Amino acid sequence: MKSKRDRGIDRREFIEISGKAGIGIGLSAVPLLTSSCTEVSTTKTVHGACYHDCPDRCSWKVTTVDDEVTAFQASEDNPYTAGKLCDKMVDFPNDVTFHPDRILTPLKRVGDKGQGAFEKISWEQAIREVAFKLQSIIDQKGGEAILPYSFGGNQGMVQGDAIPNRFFAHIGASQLERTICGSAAVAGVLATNGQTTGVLPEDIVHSRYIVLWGTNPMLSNQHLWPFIQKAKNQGAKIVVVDPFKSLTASEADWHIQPNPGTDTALALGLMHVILAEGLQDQDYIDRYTLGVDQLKEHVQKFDPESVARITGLEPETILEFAKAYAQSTPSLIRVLIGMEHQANGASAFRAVAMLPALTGAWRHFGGGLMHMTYELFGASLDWESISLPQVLANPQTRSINMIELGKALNDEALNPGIDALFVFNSNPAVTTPNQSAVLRGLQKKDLLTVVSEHFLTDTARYADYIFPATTVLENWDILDSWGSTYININEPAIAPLGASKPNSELFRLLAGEMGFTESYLFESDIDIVKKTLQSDHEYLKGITFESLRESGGQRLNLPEKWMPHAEGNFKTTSGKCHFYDAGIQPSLPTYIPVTYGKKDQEEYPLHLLTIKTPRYFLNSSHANVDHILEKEGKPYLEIHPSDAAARNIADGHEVKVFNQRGSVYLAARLSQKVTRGVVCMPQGYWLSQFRGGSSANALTTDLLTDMGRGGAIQETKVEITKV
Ligand SMILES: Nc1nc2c(c(=O)[nH]1)N[C@H]1C(S)=C(S)[C@@H](COP(=O)(O)OP(=O)(O)OC[C@H]3O[C@@H](n4cnc5c(=O)[nH]c(N)nc54)[C@H](O)[C@@H]3O)O[C@H]1N2
Ligand SMILES: Nc1nc2c(c(=O)[nH]1)N[C@H]1C(S)=C(S)[C@@H](COP(=O)(O)OP(=O)(O)OC[C@H]3O[C@@H](n4cnc5c(=O)[nH]c(N)nc54)[C@H](O)[C@@H]3O)O[C@H]1N2
Ligand code: SF4
Ligand SMILES: [Mo]
Repeated sequence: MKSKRDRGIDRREFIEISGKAGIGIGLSAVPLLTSSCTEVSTTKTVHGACYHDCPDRCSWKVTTVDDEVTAFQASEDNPYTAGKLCDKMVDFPNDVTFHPDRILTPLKRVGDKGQGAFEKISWEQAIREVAFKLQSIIDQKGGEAILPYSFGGNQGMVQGDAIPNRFFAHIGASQLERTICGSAAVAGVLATNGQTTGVLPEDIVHSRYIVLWGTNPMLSNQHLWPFIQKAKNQGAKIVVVDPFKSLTASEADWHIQPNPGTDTALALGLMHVILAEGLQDQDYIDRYTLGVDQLKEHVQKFDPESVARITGLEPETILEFAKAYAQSTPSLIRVLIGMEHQANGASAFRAVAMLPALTGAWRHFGGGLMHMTYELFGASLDWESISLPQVLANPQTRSINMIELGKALNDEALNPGIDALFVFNSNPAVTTPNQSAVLRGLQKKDLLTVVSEHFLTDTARYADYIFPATTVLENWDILDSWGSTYININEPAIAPLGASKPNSELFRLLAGEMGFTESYLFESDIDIVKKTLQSDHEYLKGITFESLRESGGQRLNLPEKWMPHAEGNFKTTSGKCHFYDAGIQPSLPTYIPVTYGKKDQEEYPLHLLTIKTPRYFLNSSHANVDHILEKEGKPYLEIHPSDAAARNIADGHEVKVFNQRGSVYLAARLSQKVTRGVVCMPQGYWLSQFRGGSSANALTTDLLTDMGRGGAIQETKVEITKV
């Protein structure tokens, strides 16, 4: 690739100019005469898709002229993307692929861990040294002394799962419980319904009462928002349940603002009112549910007054909410992730998921629960082609929970201890709770840390070796979705920049260097993509490698009117919706608050939310890009004026937020977006961007959720002082 200097034109400027000029978009490579008529250029457009951990999974097209990107555009062909990428991604080629800070050669640490001093080395040297070190650890301690650490940085099935999963399974590495996002939510909904796929995103337009429960689609699920707006224009009422006045809550007809982590009680309270007022659909209950008698008894104690004491809401609010929900048709509850990061998070999902069965909302098109869509892909794609679970699964290999990374790295009793940490598609120094413990672990002299990355993240700074990863514009992939019904392949638009290589190639090279010969370790990306699509499943009818290459994202071939539980058909053991399940402990969703001793309550009285309020970041991704940081502005701690006054804090004051795990310095913003006793700061900023060098997760707990072994990240208590 030519550099900016070679070209004498700023690349962003160039893309903008050529994008506006509307360079021809065709799928095949088209030879094009340039203005001088002396050279022949090749214009090419390929389809790709957003790799981010985002429910929308947008489709895009990339046009290149002679391997130079000239246009990066949202796909019009995928109606869910609808020709619009979000603010985070519109300038992706400049912000990530061609960003001047991008790592383009392997690096080896020369300074102290965390200092960020590295020398450039060749791939040959890097692969040779890392392979040798991994093999020595395996020989001395066994594969379990190696811990892979990856998450949503790249959700492509090839670059996120296939070859990396095969490699680590093959060497017998510790398994990572990848539960930081979705596990608690899914565990809760599965306990009730046995499946998470309920109402499909587009069908929300048919709803007349939409409850956005602990989710912020205007920011986190932006392509769902137009459908919600359409429903609103057709008369739907929009209710948001959120302890924080999010962007979405500000636009809602009604914002219900309970105390954080009390949703289980709120949902049980709604069920109390619905049953007490006779608003249930008895026929639906009799036919398709299990355990209503136990539920009736269980919700006795969740009368509006008791629930009001727990949630901080008025009893009338609970009464009114229950009645309005139960008496509207079709009524829909949209849940996603937000509510799960509480100690009681899974129970909250389990309880909320019961409401549509109690009222029979599932009978009506556009009514029920909307959660995830990934099961549709799980059912239809050839998953065995990805991670080869049948060949490689070894339940004997120990698992380490990703939320407890800090604990695991520092655990002297762990046998074998973790000698090597291999990070890719994740930035745990910023995104994993209990940051101080994570950093303490990363600082250990005897830990080998290998990171594959685009940038020198806060995690990569601690690496012994850094491998330069390609971006999505430079590699093949296939992408399912957890929030939409479209499947995409991602075709590389340009050759890898510098010496960057896809994750898959990194692990193929390591496998080769370590002397492995099993063919599954060396399968090519494109072969994996093709094999994954080889399925006779009806959802994939008309969807092939060729058709995806031609048209970009395609909708799964789903029945026209998707109403999964209109007549029961729950995927539980009984086939019914489980209000009660003797096989699960507790057998009914139960509100069990975390109890703190008197001293802790006095020392750390405020409940801290560290949530995704930044519009321009995706978790910690993009938070290193100057113009994005400028747009996003300084991070603030939102604090209720009465809590601020009690601490002599005025708007704009620098404050220290602290607890037993760490402290973070930032400016206070007096705000009615939080209720008394709750404070909120954004998640995503890098710790190197804060005075004191620690960010939101320095304060958060690594406590696990009630089910699903997710992270109760938001069960965090703090105190605040002016500095
Ligand atoms: N701009 C942007 N978009 C993103 C992301 C991003 O970082 N930035 N991240 C992506 C990822 S990884 C994910 S998982 C999704 C998540 O998308 P969502 O499911 O929408 O989740 P969050 O944005 O984490 O949280 C949504 C809301 O839940 C609220 N909440 C917190 N605790 C509670 C509680 O106890 N009860 C209730 N009722 N609500 C609570 C928060 O205040 C927040 O406003 O967004 C994706 N989209
Ligand atoms: N306090 C608090 N903590 C949270 C949350 C919260 O709401 N509050 N949310 C949690 C949630 S829901 C999630 S999903 C997690 C997300 O946590 P992470 O999965 O760690 O997400 P990111 O911060 O986006 O980091 C992804 C990294 O992968 C890199 N990357 C992207 N593509 C590639 C590739 O192809 N190859 C390689 N090698 N690297 C690549 C990016 O450059 C980036 O640095 O954070 C969790 N942590
Ligand atoms: S981050 Fe989400 S909304 Fe933005 S382009 Fe990617 S998939 Fe679309
Ligand atoms: Mo997430």
